[in-house]
Amino acid sequence: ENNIVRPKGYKVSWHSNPEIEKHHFGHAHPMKPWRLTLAKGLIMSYGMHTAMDTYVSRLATREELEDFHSEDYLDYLKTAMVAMPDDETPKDYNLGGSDCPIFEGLFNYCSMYAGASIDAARKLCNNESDIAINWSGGLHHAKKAEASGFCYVNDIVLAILQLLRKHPRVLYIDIDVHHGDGVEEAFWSTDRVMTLSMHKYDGLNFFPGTGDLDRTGPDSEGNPGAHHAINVPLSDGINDEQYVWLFKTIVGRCVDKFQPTAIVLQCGADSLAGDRLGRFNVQVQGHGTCVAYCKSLNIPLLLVGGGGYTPRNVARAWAHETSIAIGCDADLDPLIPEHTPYREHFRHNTLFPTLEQILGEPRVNRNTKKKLDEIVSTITEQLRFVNA
Ligand code: ZL4
Ligand code: CA
Ligand code: ZN
Repeated sequence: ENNIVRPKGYKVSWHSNPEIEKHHFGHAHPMKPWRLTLAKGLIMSYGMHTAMDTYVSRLATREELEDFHSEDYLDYLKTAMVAMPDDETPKDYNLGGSDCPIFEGLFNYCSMYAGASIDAARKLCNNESDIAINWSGGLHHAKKAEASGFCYVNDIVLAILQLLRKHPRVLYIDIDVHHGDGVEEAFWSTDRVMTLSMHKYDGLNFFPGTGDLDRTGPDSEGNPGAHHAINVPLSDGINDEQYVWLFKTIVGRCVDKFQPTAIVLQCGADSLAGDRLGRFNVQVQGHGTCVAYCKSLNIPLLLVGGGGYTPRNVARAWAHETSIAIGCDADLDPLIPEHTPYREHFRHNTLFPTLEQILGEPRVNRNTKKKLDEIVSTITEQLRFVNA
């Protein structure tokens, strides 16, 4: 039996709403809110909910959504109707195509995951939490007046705007396999938010097609946002050792130079090996080490979800990362508890499947040591221009 106790000396809050999990993007769409049900079942079967303050989050208000999104976009999002279910052509505001379909309850879905991230950010602002978690958030592609890549409302931008009311500097870190373009764009011209995304980059061949190493902020003279966007473009097959080394090296240097007073970590689980859309060989352990590293900095931390298209691996990663937040990771039996709901979905019955168990045949690692060293030295140069 796992005996999970509350962490000593700090507080963790968990923000979720079971209504979110009931939404469907449509048949065969890779984004499955049901993965949250699987993750929650695993978190609770280990007993981790007893060690956190758990909140059923509310819907974000119209006013809160308007902190970032335009009124006309929100009007459209609220009234958009499911017209032609199988039409793959995106319409106004990029809504209604195959990536961002209009489905039953769409506006409520958006308001709920945004409400959870806003609630979580407020807990950090009030010092009522040291680590706040919203696994249903992390929808980093949404723009001020446009849906993009399965994202309609940008809960991360809304949460960072809350944090900026109390915090002079916020560091945003994004380990989703895709570039965190929406968050980067929203804070492109300010030096109060540094954005750092690690992602697969292959020119226009991998969504969203932005995030090359030289995309570092506006290059106009005297713009405060200059140098405050950091991009780590990666190739297929990166492994735990390389990924964790890059993460610690780069995040460490960003924290030294920028001195953030709050950190938001987007924990997109599509950077894991075996993801339906991803291309990396990162394992649950390496992904979790990134969370552990952020926690070790002792700076108020907001954890949000993001991508993740092989539900059993999403659930494993976010359950493991919840245990890291609580500090009970060493106490968990890696064997998934017998009473876990949908336990039959977790092939091999372990939190930490091997690469062979996940993939069958491994994916070729196209990231050379030379390329990774080059990335680190370019970013180190870039950070010479950054001061707290
Ligand atoms: C699908 O099978 O690269 C959507 C999307 C729906 C169901 C049936 C429709 C079949 C893969 C993806 C047609 C699908 C055509 N269905 C999708 C340029 C694209 C235009 C749309 O993790 N087609 C667009 C978005 C990316 C593109 C990734 C990641 C979000 C996040 C944060 C967003 N869009 C090419 C693809 C399927 C589908 C199968 C799909 N879409 C894979 N990659 C994309 O960063 C949450
Ligand atoms: Ca990313
Ligand atoms: Zn993604």
